[in-house]
Amino acid sequence: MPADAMQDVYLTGTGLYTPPYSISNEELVASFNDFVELHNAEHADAIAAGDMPALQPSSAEFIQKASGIKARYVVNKDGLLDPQRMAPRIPERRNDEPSVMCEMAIVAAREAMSNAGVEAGDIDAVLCAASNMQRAYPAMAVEIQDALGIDGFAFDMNVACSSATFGVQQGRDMIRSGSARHVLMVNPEICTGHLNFRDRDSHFIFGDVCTAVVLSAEPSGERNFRILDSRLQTMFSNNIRNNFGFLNRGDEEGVGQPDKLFVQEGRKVFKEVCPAVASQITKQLADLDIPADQLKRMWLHQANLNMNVLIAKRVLGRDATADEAPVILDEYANTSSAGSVIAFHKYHDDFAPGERGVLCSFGAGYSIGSVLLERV
Ligand code: CO8
Repeated sequence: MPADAMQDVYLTGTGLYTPPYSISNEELVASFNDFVELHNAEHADAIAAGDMPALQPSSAEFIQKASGIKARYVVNKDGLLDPQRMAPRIPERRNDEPSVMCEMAIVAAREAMSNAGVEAGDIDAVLCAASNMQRAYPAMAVEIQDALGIDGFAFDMNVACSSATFGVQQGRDMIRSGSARHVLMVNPEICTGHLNFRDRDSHFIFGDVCTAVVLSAEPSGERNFRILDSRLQTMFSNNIRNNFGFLNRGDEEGVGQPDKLFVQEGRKVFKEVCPAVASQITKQLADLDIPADQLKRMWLHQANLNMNVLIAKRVLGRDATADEAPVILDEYANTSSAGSVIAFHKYHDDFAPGERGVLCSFGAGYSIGSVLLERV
C-alpha cells in the first residue's frame, strides 16, 4: 500500500510526572567530594605507596560546562547524597503493593489521557518503554494497564534512551495495522537506580521522571499532531553499556562490579552519535521533500547541551535558537527515553496547523529514533 494511502496516526496527548525532589550540581558535588575525602583517607597508605590512585574531586562548573546540566529530579534524595551510601533509597515493594514505576506512570498517563480526551475504555494497548524495568515480569506495562482499568494488551520494551521514539513507532504500526485505535505509551525512568554516584565521569548525568504519550487513529482532544514519518536505526556499540543482568547470581566474580552500573565512553559517544543523528534527520526530511527551514522545532533527546547544539546546527545549516531546539536538561538532566518527550510536552502549545517539528532520541545500542510531526 502506498504510504499516503495508509491510516494516519496522531499524537493526541502527552503527560509528565516530575519527582518531588531536586538536586543541584552544588549539592551533588558536595556529597561526591565528601565521599572522595572519606575514600582517600581510608586508603591513605595504599595511595601513598602508589598502589592506588587518589580519587579526584568533582566540580559543579565542569558539569555545567560539559553537559549543560544544572539540576536533576530524583525519586529519593537523602540516600544518594549520603556519602556512605550514594544510592537512592527505594525499598523493595511487597507483591500486593504497586511498583514505583507504576505509580509514576499512572500520573503521567492520566495527564496524557486527559489531554487526548480519551478514557481508559478507549485504549487498546499499553506500552511501557524505558531503559530499566523494575522487574522482569509480570511486565510493568500489564500492571500499569490494570491500575488504569484498561482492557486489551500491554507489554514492555527497552531501547535505552530511544525507548520512547521506538515506542511511538510501535504504537503507530499497531494503529495502522488495525490492532489498536488508541495506544498509551509510558516512559518511567528511574535512572538514579542504575547510576554510579561514585563515578566522577558520570555521577551527574541522570535524573528520574516519567512521560506518557497517547497515539490515536483520529484527532482527539485539543492539540493533535499527525505523524508524517517515523524512522528507527540501531548500530551495536559497547560505548554505553550496563552489564547488570539476570545471570549475575551465576557469576561468582561479577556481583557489585562497577560495570554492572551505567558506564560509557562519553567522548566516543559524542563523536559517533551526533553525525549519525543529524544525517538520519536530514535524510528523513529529504525523503519527504521537507526543507529543513520548514521545521519549527526539534524536540531533541536531552543528554548533553553541546550535542544538541551540534545536531541542530548540522540539520538547519546554522545555529538553532532556543525556541527551535528547546532545552530541558538544565533542570531535569538526562532522563533517558523521557527527555525528548518532556521537551515536546512543555513546548508545543504555540504550533499552528501545518507547522512541523521532529521528536528525536538517541543513545545506547546505539539507537536513534526520529518522528516527524505536523500540527493538524
Ligand atoms: N568534575 C570535574 N572534572 C571532571 C569530571 C567531574 N565530574 N568528570 C570528568 N572530569 C575531567 C576528566 O578527568 C577530564 O580531565 P583531563 O582532561 O585532565 O583528562 C576532563 O574533565 C574532560 O573529561 P571528559 O572528556 O570525560 O569530558 P567531556 O567533555 O567528554 O564530557 C560528558 C563528559 C558530559 C559525559 C560528555 O562526553 C557527553 O555527554 N557525552 C555524550 C554522552 C551521551 O549522550 N550518552 C548517552 C547515554 S544515555 C543512554 O543511552 C541511556 C542509557 C540508559 C540509562 C539508564 C540509567 C543510568
